Amino acid sequence: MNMKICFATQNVNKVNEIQALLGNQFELVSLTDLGHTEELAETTGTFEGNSQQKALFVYQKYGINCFADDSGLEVAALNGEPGVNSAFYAGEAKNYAANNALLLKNLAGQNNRHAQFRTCITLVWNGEVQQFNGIVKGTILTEQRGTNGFGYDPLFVPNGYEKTFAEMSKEEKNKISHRALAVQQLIVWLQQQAQ
Ligand code: ITT
Repeated sequence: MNMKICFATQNVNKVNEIQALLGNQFELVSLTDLGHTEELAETTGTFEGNSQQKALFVYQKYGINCFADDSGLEVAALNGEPGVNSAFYAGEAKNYAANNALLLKNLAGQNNRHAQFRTCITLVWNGEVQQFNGIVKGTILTEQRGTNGFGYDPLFVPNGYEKTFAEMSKEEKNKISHRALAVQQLIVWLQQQAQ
């Protein structure tokens, strides 16, 4: 029989993407499937804390094994900002153009362009907490390049590549991204439980 597990996100694309990777031993259940429509609180100030806060909330409220993620961009010369504030760096949530403009402004004249994208996934499995981290290191350009992807992708060139994330196809980015690296670890862990 399929094992049901909730992915605590409102983002249907993320659910579909991970369901395809997991295969049919697991049946992913979304927040919508559980009848949950409110935004989950993310108030801890860290990726680890926020993903755990979301996963534990759903586990405790609905009694279903659950995982949640939190991601963002950490820029060395800005002491790790925008970090957990990545989605609403310039104010309004997910205004990608404004966020990119503010990032460029805050890095103007800065030679240190090192940055990393990071994802933390927290899984609550039968009440026990497991965490999986994915990191991709790179540099921030001085102007945007490319139109694929979302968020800070047009400004981020991963180490060892010439293209920005926004110049890569979805398939290329999904092989090396922070989210992909964390998801791969989650999948290995879950598939071990199913054996
Ligand atoms: P949720 O509904 O799942 O929370 P989200 O868009 O807020 O979706 P994340 O929490 O994964 O997604 O990421 C927070 C922000 O970090 C996101 O809005 C972007 O600004 C940035 N970010 C995360 N992953 C990124 C990526 O792969 N490429 C570009 N920007 C990214």
